[in-house]
Parts: sequence; structure tokens; C-alpha cells
Amino acid sequence: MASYEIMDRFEIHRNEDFLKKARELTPVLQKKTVIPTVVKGESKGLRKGDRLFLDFGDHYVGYLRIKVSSSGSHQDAPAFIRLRLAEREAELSADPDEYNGWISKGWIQEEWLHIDLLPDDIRLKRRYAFRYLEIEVLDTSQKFSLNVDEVTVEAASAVSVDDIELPDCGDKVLNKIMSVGAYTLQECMQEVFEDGPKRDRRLWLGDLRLQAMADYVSFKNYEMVKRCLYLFGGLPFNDDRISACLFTEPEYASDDTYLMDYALFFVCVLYEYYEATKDMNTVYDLYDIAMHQIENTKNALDERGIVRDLGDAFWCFVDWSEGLNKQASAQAVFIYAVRYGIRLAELMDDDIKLRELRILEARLKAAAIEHLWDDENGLFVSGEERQISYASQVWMILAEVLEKDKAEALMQRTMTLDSKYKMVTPYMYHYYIEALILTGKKDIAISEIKRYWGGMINAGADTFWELYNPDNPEESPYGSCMVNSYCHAWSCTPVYLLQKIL
Ligand code: RAM
Repeated sequence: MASYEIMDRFEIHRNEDFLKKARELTPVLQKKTVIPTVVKGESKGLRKGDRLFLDFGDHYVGYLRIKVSSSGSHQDAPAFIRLRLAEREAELSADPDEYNGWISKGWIQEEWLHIDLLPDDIRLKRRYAFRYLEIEVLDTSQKFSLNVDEVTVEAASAVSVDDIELPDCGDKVLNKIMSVGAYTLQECMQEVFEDGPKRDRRLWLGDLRLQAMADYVSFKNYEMVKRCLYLFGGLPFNDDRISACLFTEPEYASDDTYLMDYALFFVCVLYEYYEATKDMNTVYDLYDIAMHQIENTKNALDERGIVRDLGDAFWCFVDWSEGLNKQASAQAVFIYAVRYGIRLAELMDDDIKLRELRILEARLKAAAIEHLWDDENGLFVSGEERQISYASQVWMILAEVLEKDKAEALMQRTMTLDSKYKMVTPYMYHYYIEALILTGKKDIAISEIKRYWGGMINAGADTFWELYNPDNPEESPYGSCMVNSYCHAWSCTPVYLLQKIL
């Protein structure tokens, strides 16, 4: 399932004023030095084939420094070593040579080093996200061996869990889930909210929405959310559509990827940022570009008022579930975002827009009921194939397409549904939990958080993962767990969800 987009004649419509505001909000990273413990192997007298396995005790994002020296005769050949870094130990049991997935092999965290002169103080140029480090000696010579004298990581993040106090959930498991969530978010808060510090190391709009929600009830770093809003607002395509993700290096630039649901979330992030900060100036600045996302999505509707199904193309994200049809979810996300647009229009006293959006909301809901609701099954269907999935039900519940009691009944059916289109990302699970909360099923929401996020902890997670399918924990949408991200922004939300429930 390869999912990416390359646009023809791609151009970014830069708003330098917005980008200046974003630049001024660049955070100063907090740094700390961490020393690992040796789990396996000797650190002195290493020769060809020897391995040293180190554990840093927790997940870190930063720069590695290794001091090495030699023993024996004078060094008469380069020392040749290989480093492998991993967020989870399981990554090290997979063989990088066998990786044949559709995203770059370059994401696999490994290095080969030739050390011509010993002793040496090696500082790796790449930033890594990891807990474990394996040093393998590929060769020395007959006459000398290698000593690993000191290894450290200079870990960095814009925030620190040491500076915050999380509420007590009155339950050990939930407290653990909450603190792992906060730690996951900390690791992803670098110069922007990254999706994953190992991969993709960039700002995605769908991830930003969840990170911002979790941030407001933990680190309260409003400036980072504001910075990210100005980055997206300052880097739209030429037609003012907002990109699904962007890069900050070597210079600020949008990716040529558009996802309908992600673009619409800009409206939600802006409104929620206002709710958290009451910063009306940012709303004044970004209101037009936010409204444009809704305006533009109208072009995606067919004559019935239903979002056109673009099939397997990478047009709307929703989840990584294989074969998932996105049409119903896309329709629902549109309705959901229009609701946030209405709130923004109210804030701006924009009566014309307000009226227009209310009509649009009613039209989209009516079309959803008429064309996507299957009365016989009491479920929403998606695409020509009339596919039944968890995602479609969850999103239609969140879009508040049904009246309260009908939505509650739909949630009940969703919980016992036996669809092969399972939810596989914590991102989709977040919205599933939100739907449970909305339909008054708080106890189930808690037990689902324990089952799902607790399941990752039981599988040894220090930080929450990009993808977790309880039926297949090693599943990867990319072809190998080596390129999965095991510290992933969109999975941090129990920090927010638990506080909302409790
Ligand atoms: C992956 C990343 C990212 C997500 C996109 C759609 O590439 O995991 O977090 O937002 O998919």
C-alpha cells in the first residue's frame, strides 16, 4: 500500500509576514547528557565480530558521542564499526538488508564508521531517536583491539516532563498511560511538533491537531502551536489549499501532499488554539486561510452533496487500515470542520459566513443520511462498494449527523461490529475514544484506553507507537517494523483523553 503524492507544477504561495511570526517563535531546546548502561558485551578489547549492547534507560532524541581508543600494538589499520540504534529492541532483530518496503531505507537507524586514528572522540552528525545502541566491530586488525571508553547522548526537546505535574487518575495503569503519553509528546516537541523524531521528523497537520490538544493540558506550550499554525498558514499551495505536512529545514517549505481531512483540521486547530489562549490576533490573521479550506472542499462534492470517492489515491488520511474506503469518513470530517468554522465565524462576527456555513452543514448532514446511511444494518456505508468500517461510524458520530439517542445506538453497534477494516493507528483510536465519550460511554472509553495504550505498555513501550494493532503488534504500513516510528505524536493523546474523562 504505497501512499504518497507528487504534484505537477507545484508552487508554494509564501506569506512572508506569517513566516516571520513563525520564525520569531522558534523554541530554544533544552538539553541534557545521558549515559547508557552496558547490557551485553565487553567495552574493552573488542575485535572483529564482537558486539556491545547499550541501553540508555529511556527514549531520547539527540546526538550521540562515542570516545574510543585502542589496545595492543600501534593501530595499523582503520577500525571499522557499525552502529545500530533502535527505539525498541525488536527493531534490532530485523535485518536491514532484507528491507524492501515502499518508504526509504534511509530511515533505518544505522551507521558504518571507519576510524583511521585512535583514540578518537566521535560525534555523529545525524540526530537519532532511540533507547538502544548496538556497536558491532566489523574489523580491527590482528595487532590491535578497540575500546569503547565513553558513550553519551545529548538529548534535546523543547519541553521537559520534569517541569509539569500530571493529575492523579487514581489508578496505577492509567497514571502510567498518562505519563508515557506526556513523555511521547515531549520527545516529539522539537523545533516544531514533529510527528515522530525517528520518522518522518516533520510537521503533519493531523498530528498537530492531537499534539496541540494534549499540549494544552500538559506542557501548555501555546507558542509552539501558534508557530505551527503560522507555518501552515504561511506556506499554502498557489490555490491557497493548505499542505498536509511541511518541512522546516533547510528552509520552511510545504510538501506537495494534500489530504482533505488534514487541511480541514486547520480550522479546528485554529479554533481550539483560540479557546486555549483567547489570542484573537492570531484568529484575525489566519481566519481567511482557514475558511478557504472549507470553501475549497466544496469542490470535492458531487451533485448529491457527497464527497467524491477518490479510491486508493492518497487524498484523505483517516487511518492506515488496509483497503479502508474513505468516502464516509471524509464526508463526516467535512461536517465536523464546518462546525468549527461556524464557531470561528461567530468569533469574527462574520454573519454572512455564518449563514452560509449553517446551510452547508445542514446540506452535508442531509446528504450523508440520504446516501450513506444503510437503514437495514443501522450503519453508515462508504464508497460504491458500500463498505462498512469502524472509521465511518466513528466519524459520523463525531460529526453529530444523528440525533443523540440514535448516535448512542450506533456507537453500541460499532463496538460489536465485526468489520475487517480494523482501526490500526492510535490516531484513529483517539477519535474512537472521543466518540465513546460523546455518546456517554466513559467507562468503556477508559477500558479501551487501558486495552489499547495499555497494550503497548505491556509490549514494553517507553513511548507510544505510530501504529499498534493488538492482533498483530509488529504490523507496519511500510513493510517492516524497522521503519515504523515507536515514538509518535498522534499516540500521545491519553494525556488529553483521560483528563477529559476524569
Ligand atoms: C505518516 C506519518 C504521519 C501521518 C501521515 C499521514 O507518514 O506517520 O504521522 O500524519 O502518515
